[in-house]
Amino acid sequence: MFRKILIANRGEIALRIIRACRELGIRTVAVHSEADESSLHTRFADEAVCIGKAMASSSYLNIPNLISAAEITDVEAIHPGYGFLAEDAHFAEICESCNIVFIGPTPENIRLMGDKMTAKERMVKAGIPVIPGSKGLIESKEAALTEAKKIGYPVIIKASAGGGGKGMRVCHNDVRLIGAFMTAQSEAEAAFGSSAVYMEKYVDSPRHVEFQILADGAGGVVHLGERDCTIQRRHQKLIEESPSIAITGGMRKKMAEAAVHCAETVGYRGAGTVEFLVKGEKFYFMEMNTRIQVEHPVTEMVTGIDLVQAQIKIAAGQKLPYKQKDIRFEGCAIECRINAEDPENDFCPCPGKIESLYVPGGRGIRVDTHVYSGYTIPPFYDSMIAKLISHAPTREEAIRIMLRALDEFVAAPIKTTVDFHRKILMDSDFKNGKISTHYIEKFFPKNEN
Ligand code: MV4
Repeated sequence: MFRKILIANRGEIALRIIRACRELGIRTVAVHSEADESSLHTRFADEAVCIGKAMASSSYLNIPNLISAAEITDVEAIHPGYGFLAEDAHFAEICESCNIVFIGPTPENIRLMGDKMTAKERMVKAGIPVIPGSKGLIESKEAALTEAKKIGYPVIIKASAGGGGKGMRVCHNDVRLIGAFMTAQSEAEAAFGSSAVYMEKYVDSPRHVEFQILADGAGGVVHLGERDCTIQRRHQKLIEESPSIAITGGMRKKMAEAAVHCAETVGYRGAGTVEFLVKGEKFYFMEMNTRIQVEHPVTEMVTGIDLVQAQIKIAAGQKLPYKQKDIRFEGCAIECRINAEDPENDFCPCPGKIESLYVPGGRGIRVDTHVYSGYTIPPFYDSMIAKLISHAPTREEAIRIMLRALDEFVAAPIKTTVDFHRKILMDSDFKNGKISTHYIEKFFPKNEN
């Protein structure tokens, strides 16, 4: 096992990783920007190194500074968390070449799954259902028109280097197609440095269901069930839950098989998530995320497995200590992401000082957060301030516990999404599972959300 790990991240996930290390008896090195001097990850780690100015590009994304910090503190491994450099194949390679273990998948795994078109082609070869669409990239306006005719409107154009909804364009007819194609290309070029785009049949009002995978790189692959992440706004997830109420037992079995097969067929190593689009009884592979995800606690609650510890053990060369049949799923878990944003003002981020904080607790509640009374939320990073996770034998009880916890939560005087979550959890459509990716629009009939 590693003696010392550097955490190349901030916020609640940095704290989450420090906790996992403590429990495993591993020393920790935090890196922080000038803006995160007094953050909890800086204080809770055994050592802390300032790696640059507030802007992420000068600090949390600065590879030379991170590697220098790792060498000075003599760590054996780096955990990237999520976001920042977590899915940067180049960074994983640099770690390897400096004899530092990257706690995550192989650079090849990351590179393959980062190219959404190539990933999709690999899944087709493996017999995994994918959304009908263009065979390869769309290279010209003429090709766009031909493909759209073949697929049939509506179609969606996606950036191959994208994912997570960035650089997507829906199109309903020939007249709009050329414009949509060119906009998608230039947005993709600007956002990802690659104008490569592909086309799919547009699936209206789908659901998003993803499977958690653990693979040891030595043939051991298990799935830890699914998370339903359908409740999103502008591709930002708001609520995640497990199990999904959108899928039947039969679908769950087939999707789990497909997710495990996906990891096996690419020789995956580490923790990963296979995302599916679900429409009625049908499911389609969308993409695989090669990182620990924000919503991982939902899976930890229903399986009892510590995913961050599992990542570290796999990176240290350990085999999975369980087979699929050993994994038990218990009850229902729900996560609400609490953001410092104003729902009344287009979810505009509201950084500032938290003068008074009360974090809920009690039976069935877990809170992952890095904030404290007197903490100032810096304006440079994302606006999530806490994740509330409830766990109970049934979904109804998990909802009740979450509502109780939301009532207790105080982060004065900043604006948060707490009340917005309360509205969703009290909504009868949410309770009855009558939701799709367009669900949030229902709360803003006038706006474009
Ligand atoms: C789609 C789709 C409909 N049809 N692809 C959004 C995130 C990215 N991973 C892919 N996304 C979508 N892809 C086809 N062919 C609709 C979405 C989508 C969506 C998917 C899951 C959850 C929320 C969403 C919100 C808007 C669009």
